[in-house]
Amino acid sequence: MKIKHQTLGEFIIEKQDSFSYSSGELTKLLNGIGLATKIVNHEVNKAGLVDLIGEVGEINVQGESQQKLDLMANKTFIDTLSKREIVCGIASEEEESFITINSQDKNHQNKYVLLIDPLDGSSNIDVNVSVGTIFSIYKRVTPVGTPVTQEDFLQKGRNQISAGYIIYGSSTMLVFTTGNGVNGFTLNPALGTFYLSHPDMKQPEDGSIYSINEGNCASFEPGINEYLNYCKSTDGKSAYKSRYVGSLVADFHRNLLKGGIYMYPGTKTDTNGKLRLLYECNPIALLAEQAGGGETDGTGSVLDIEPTSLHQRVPFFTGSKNMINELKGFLNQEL
Ligand code: AHM
Ligand code: MG
Repeated sequence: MKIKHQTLGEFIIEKQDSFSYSSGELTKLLNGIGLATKIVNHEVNKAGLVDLIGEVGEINVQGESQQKLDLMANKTFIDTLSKREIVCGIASEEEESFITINSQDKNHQNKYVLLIDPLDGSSNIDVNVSVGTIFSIYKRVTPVGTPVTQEDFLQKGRNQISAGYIIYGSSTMLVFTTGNGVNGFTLNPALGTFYLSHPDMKQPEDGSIYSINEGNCASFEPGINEYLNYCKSTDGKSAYKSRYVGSLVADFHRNLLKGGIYMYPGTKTDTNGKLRLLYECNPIALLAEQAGGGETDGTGSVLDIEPTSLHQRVPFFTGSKNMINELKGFLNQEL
């Protein structure tokens, strides 16, 4: 019988058999992420309050507060997951190199590694605008029973076992895929429980929203500016709407629900753009693909890039399939 108002825990147990390499380990990992999310959510909510009090009291804690929250989110995810010994390694935007879990334990029996951006869009914390967490899970490629190596983390996005994000918005949602579609869960803050609120999410094939930091347009390549002019012209299908939060998770989430395109291209000075391949672009690209949307780095799928370093950046475009195809035409990319 299908349970109405299914909880995250119930959903994960029900789907466990369909997970790749099912052994209960991924179940524990996803539950661990759910738990860490609730702790971070609580802190993020309080931060808004602290900022408010800070302003009233004329104490400027904004820069420091933001930094504390980045570190707090990082520590929460690492502590929660490493203490439960459900991953063998973690790479984070906040850590220069990867962390080996259980390095004292010669067994190293866990087979998954986690890559995470613990608090994405954190410059928006100061102003009470949505932020997020993005994560990506791979099966290690080196043998179980040995310490993890960089090779376990530098895998193509196509190898992801699971990927997802948390949006700390007007409500807190966890959206993830294990390779069988995308499902969204909303946190009931009174009960501290995630409920399946958005089953089998699909991105509309068409959309009318474009999201980009247009302030950088003087240094975009011509194809991007031609596409932006097309979005604004009335001879296109319709004049598109511009919406840009400046938190990838929030911009992607809106475009996933409503239809739209998100773009962070390279610029003259930063030819690879700003976003990180391993814990920002790859997980979002897998979610887009699983929801029927599109993604590209301007030449091909980001999921096919062979990573060369943990914090590598790539230009990134993702959104409604037909909008991505339109963009590819402007970039002379084959469909
Ligand atoms: P961060 O990981 O340091 O927060 O940077 C990533 C964020 C994305 O969430 C967002 O889309 C982008 O940076 C915004 O950058 P910009 O301010 O250059 O438009
Ligand atoms: Mg980030």
